[in-house]
Amino acid sequence: MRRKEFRAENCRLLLPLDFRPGSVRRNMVEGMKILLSGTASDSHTWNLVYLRLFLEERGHDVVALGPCVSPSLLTAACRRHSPDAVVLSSVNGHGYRDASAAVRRLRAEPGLAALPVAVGGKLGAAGRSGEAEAAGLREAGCGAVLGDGADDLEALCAFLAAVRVAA
Ligand code: B12
Repeated sequence: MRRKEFRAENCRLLLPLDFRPGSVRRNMVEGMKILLSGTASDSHTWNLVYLRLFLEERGHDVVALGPCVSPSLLTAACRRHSPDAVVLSSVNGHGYRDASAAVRRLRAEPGLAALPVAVGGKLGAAGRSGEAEAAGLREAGCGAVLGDGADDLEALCAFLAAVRVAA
């Protein structure tokens, strides 16, 4: 399996890059401004590091808010930065609840009702299918509800490409 290595001061992380590069390249859209954020209860950070690099390597301009972002902070950041799309990441098992609250808060804000939002990661607690929760997230206003696999990263690229085409 191909891996990409990231080094920090006291840390060495090997991340799998096992998606098919050709198909991702087909879905590349350069130059979008993307606001990347964790969810309110989630303190995990490597997911956000990975996604930032993933999106920047595809030419996007990423505004990264970091972990534990409340719905009101997310909304304020969207008003301040006017992104083309929002990418939410959650892996702690509370993603369905947290992302739903975040997106409902965004949708209630004048001017942000149509801002495209994709959410993904390990959204629910292990062992649950999450179908009903995913439907709830879509109903709340998420344009894409994704998981944590290589195919989901590819689907994120496809979603962003569709957003760019529709703009
Ligand atoms: C390191 C770690 C921690 C560290 C985090 C340190 C830090 N600064 O980040 C600490 C110890 C703090 C921690 C705490 C907790 N953790 Co933790 N943690 C992990 C662990 C071991 C690795 C996570 C990691 O860094 N992965 C590397 C990154 C790059 O991968 P990733 O996070 O999976 O992200 C990838 C995908 O998910 C996907 N993805 C993520 N977001 C998005 C978004 C989109 C749009 C798309 C398309 C894809 C995508 O793309 C990324 C790249 O492939 C995982 C287990 C594991 N092996 O995954 C558990 C894990 C995530 N933790 C878990 C849990 C339960 C917790 C705690 C609740 C434990 C507790 N009882 O306190 C707390 C939660 C704290 C909080 N408030 O959020 C569970 C979550 C279970 C679930 N979702 O079903 C896991 C899966 C462990 C397990 N098997 O039970 N954790």
